[in-house]
Amino acid sequence: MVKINIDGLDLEVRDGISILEAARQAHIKIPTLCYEEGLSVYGGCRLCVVEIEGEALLKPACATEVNDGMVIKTHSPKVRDVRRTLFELIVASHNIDCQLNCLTCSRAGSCELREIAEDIGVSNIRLATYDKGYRDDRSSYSIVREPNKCITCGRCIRKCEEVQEVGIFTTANRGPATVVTTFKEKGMGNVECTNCGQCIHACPTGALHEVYHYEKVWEVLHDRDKYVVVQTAPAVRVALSEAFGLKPGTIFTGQMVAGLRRLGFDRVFDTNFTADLTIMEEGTELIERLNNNGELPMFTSCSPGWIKYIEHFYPEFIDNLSTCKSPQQMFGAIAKSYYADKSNIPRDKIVVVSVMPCTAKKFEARRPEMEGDVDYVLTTRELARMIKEAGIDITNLNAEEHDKLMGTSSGAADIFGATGGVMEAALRTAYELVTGEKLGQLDFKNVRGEAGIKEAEVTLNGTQLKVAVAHGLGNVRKLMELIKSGKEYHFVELMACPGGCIGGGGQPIPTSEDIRRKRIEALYKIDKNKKLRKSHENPYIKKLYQEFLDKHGSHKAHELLHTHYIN
Ligand code: HC0
Repeated sequence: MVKINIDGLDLEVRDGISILEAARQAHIKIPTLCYEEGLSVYGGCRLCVVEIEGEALLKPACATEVNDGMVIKTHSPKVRDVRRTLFELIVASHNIDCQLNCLTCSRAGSCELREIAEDIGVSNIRLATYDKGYRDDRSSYSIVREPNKCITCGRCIRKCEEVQEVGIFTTANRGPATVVTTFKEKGMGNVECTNCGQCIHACPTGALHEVYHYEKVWEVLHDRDKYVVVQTAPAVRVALSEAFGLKPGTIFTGQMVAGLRRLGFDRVFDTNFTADLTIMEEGTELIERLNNNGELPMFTSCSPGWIKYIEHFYPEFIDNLSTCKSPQQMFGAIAKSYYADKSNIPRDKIVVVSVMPCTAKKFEARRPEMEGDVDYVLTTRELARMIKEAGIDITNLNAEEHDKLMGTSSGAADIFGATGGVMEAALRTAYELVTGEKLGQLDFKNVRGEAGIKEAEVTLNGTQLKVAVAHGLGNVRKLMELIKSGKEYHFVELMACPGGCIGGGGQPIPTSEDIRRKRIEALYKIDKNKKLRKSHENPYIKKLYQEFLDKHGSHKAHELLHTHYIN
């Protein structure tokens, strides 16, 4: 431990930590733009400069370690003055329109530049803004990049490289023309981008955002010839409330459903319903592979960022992917067949909209292998925007339930949104169907929690089933290397985003580690409080098989619910 003094406060802090960390522990806020917890320190923006007694030069708090006896001033007149000038320089290299079009920017409510301007008391930008003149990158189905809004803080580069270990971004040019770009400026849609959207969470400005579908959704909602059904992903219900100022981890299912009805959707259904369906189909597939010497381990196929990742980096394992479409796509296929027929609505009148925590789901919906199942995909953020635009006071709405037929789900489906959740849901069902016995303990704690890679073994009729779980593509790479080197598993769950879907690239900003943890806790709470906690006990899933699909893995089920990746 070392003794330091920050702004007149005597503190004892751990040796080796940065001045920034020490200040945060003492609840002193030092502005930063290029710093992000969990990423390497870059020290490029210099906004966190502080004055250290006895030193002539100001030092960046993020990149300077505390020393015994250090006396630090974080907000002295000199520091404040330098910080304002540095800030003006950063803004001058930002979008020329930023000061004029701030109100219409995608990050109008959550722009870190705006927040810092307020924190450091900037009331006037004295410098002329430099026009970089770059064109927007609209090559991706999921993400838009607006380089003129980029302040080259490098957070997206480090997030993609250090957390996801994909590394599609780099910098080009020098001086004020410096820009973050992709290999040979090919565009995000033409490089190894997985569409996970973690870069959007890292970006402090509006330089990265999702491809918007909400204007299209407004159009179909006002088209009397269309019958618009919406599905809600597991992870949205525990995050949407954050966009309306409620605490992370608030369970908001009922208000979300009520808000969607007020927006004018004809039916409000649940992706959780087809998450239960996925378990039936995926479980059947696993048992078949186990019994017939099929390709093992079998990999889950519901995270579209992971699918794109395996296509780019481990194509030799594509046959290990479950052939099941994701719950999002299964929902679209069932809504446009079973539901259309049952409710006497012409199939071509039905428009399927998804609300997803995920930017890669926009890409998934456009994949040629399953195009047409889902028409539009809104992120959690886009849904919040529509609710605000419609003037719906959602936090004061009474809770409502999803519509029947495709809206009832088990607790196993809710936990799909957390890392390990798909595995746990599958184990609950596989155990009971294979052994014919009731599970005493439904919680498979070994596959829960924050560890990047988790393993468990379950005995099914005398056979040891070895399973593993990885979340965040950096961890996925580690697990794939283990498998490549011969480590044996039967079934593996892989999710592109840290924490699973609750940490998806379409979730409210910020999505920090602490916020992810609270969303996960909320999902497990929903599961615990449900009577129906196993996918195979969902009465509407049983009805779907009886009335339409016949048995698990039937010809019809294969036609509608399974696919092969052709990339
Ligand atoms: Fe997920 Fe899903 S759980 S990928 O994480 O399987 O996005 O929430 O909707 O499709 O159900 C995301 C979340 C889903 C799908 C489900 C799966």
